[in-house]
Amino acid sequence: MAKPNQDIPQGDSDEKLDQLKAFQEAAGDQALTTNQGLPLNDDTDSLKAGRRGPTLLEDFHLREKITHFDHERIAERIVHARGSAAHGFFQVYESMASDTKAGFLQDPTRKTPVFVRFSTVAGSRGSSDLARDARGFAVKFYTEEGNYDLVGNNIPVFFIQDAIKFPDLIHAVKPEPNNEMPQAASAHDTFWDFISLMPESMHMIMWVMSDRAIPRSYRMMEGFGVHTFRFVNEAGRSQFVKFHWKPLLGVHSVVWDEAKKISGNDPDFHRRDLWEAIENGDFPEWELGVQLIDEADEHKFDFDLLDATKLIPEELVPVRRIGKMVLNRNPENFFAETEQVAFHPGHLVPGIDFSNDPLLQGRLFSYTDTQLIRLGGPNSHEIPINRAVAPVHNNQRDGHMRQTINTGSVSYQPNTIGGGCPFQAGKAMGGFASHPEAMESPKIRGKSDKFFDHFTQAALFFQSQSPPEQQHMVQALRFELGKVTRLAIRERMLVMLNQIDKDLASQVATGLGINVPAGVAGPLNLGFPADADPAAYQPTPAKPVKTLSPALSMANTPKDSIRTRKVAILAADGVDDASLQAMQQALKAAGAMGKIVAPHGGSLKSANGATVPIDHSLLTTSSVLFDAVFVPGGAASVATLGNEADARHFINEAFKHCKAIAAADEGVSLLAQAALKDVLPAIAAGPLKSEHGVVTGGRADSDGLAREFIEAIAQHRHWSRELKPQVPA
Ligand code: HDD
Repeated sequence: MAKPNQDIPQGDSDEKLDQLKAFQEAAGDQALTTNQGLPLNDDTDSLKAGRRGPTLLEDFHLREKITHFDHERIAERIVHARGSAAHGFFQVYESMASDTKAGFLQDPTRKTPVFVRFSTVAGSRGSSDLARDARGFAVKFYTEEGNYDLVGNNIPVFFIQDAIKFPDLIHAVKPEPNNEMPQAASAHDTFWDFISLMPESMHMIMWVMSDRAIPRSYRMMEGFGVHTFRFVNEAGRSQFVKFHWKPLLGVHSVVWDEAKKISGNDPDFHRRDLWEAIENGDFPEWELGVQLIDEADEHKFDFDLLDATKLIPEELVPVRRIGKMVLNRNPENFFAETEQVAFHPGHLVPGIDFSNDPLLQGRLFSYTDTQLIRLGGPNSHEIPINRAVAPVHNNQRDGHMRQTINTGSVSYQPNTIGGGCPFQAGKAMGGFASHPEAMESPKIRGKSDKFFDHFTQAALFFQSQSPPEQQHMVQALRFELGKVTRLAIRERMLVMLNQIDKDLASQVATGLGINVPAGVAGPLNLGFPADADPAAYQPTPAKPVKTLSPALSMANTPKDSIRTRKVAILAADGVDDASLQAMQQALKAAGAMGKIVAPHGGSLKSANGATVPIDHSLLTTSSVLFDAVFVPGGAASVATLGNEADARHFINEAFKHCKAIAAADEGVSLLAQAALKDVLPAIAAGPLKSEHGVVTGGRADSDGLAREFIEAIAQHRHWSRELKPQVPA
């Protein structure tokens, strides 16, 4: 019997009518109803006065349905509107009792459920995943002591030092208010106007101009709590802590030209990647890392631990990996879960506490406030995705959309009528108590002197990058500032960059076709009060970088696996069975996916007459959606592909984006017909060869070819190609 949601056959046959009947019978308890549960006979025509008459106001079904539809959208998040999420769990490796009493960090056998939402910051809910932007990395732990939210980003620092500047930052980066352009892009005048007046943003700007801002996948991003927090153990000992998420697949990014093209080809690229990985059982994994700092060492650093524009280099304080998070379940319903989830840095558990970071302190207000407007009232904690697994008892009552039916007459404390319940837990029962940090200071608006070193860590980041990464940053700045129409803004930015790295500034200036103006940044900063001494706001010059931080460069990420990578196999009728199968098997064994891309959809016939299903036609996909390309042998297949401009372009583009490319037998000639022969003259069919991530070989070498290709894919990208003349793509 047909089941609900199955396809009904096409046409008007008796078979169709039978199946329809069976289908309806099976649907049984799923008959269409109103929201009051009233079964409905007709959802096709509205109720009218006669067949051609006007619609009647009495049509309660029509009105209910349309009203609900009219209210289907809620305000999107003012920032981080575009996001994707998944369920999973977290497990600590060993008890952290000596450092924190947080319950979910005690028992290695306990799996704490999590819901994780990744996001871009600036774009609207429907914008492209591949915007140049920081990515949100928000984790909700449903612990037995209440929900704990670690609401971080994929970048360990932030643009501003104090929450009071957040509305300015976001107004500057969002589309300009007169014409609502550009969408999900920082490359416009208002953003760079603001940034060029905010020296404190320079460290974050280095990160955002790096390839970190265009990740290959959410699964291949680091995450950071950004602020300094506190761990507090049972004895009340407090230490400072920085949180890190380390992806087990390594940290990888795409290149900017590719990001722009992905935005057109598949704006859901990251969303799809996360969804498909989980559906395929390739569960994304991260290790949670902590950097712990003794309270006694609070002031031993050159920077202030309370300044969110600074990081603690891993080389100075190692990251200790304390547990693992696995995402293993996609949401059932995007709106109910991903859209309605409400994170809050103030959702804490005993054993974790705040620092006085002024950015964090402001966030503590903002997130409650935003949920009130976005989710429509004070009861958003009752929405299933936000509900604590720990029991909730308090005297809060009523309000918009209240779900709980509180019983009894008592909604106040203290009381005797309710037996004193809910009573105040007290420390002995694990009640939360804020860390009793000593404090006696004048009430002022200001910050400590160390906050004014805006350039040293920006320089540390830039100088710790590999040469290709540095070059990408130069290009990113040329692109972004090249889109700025006002010369004065571009010049102010060059002055800033010059204080980070002279070579960086001069290379960007060359690209912009202007000179680096003389002078130092600082008095340019208009962001000080009118009656203040500008000298008090003068940034301190960058200190020379004595020790680089290799951990900041993605060049040093693990590159030992091709698990979950997507490889395009370019093929047409007459493809060689042996080379196709050998490569497909080798890729599968290594955990990657080979996808057949052909001039048309459907299936193709191999040289031996086998039917090979096609995954994508050249029209419906693009090289930018893959990590690598393989061209199997087969004279007819290669001849057909050679006549397809899209096939040649596919290879050129993959080459331009420095991806691994392999070809077997006749397939090698397709590489030559694409423009690769101009830059790799040695390309020709023959014995196994591997040069700049382009691997070629004959059928006799198919094991070696696959091995070399897999090694080349594991490298992620072959940047040495960027030093060669560019192929047209
Ligand atoms: Fe924020 C959302 C991360 C500073 C105000 N923020 C939001 C999300 C992430 C972050 C990941 C999306 C959560 C989700 O997926 O629903 N925000 C950060 C980080 C910051 C930061 C890492 C600096 C270290 N944020 C920040 C400041 C303010 C806000 C300084 C305001 C003073 N953030 C918000 C917000 C949002 C938000 C307006 C929008 C939607 C939401 O909260 O739930 O309240």
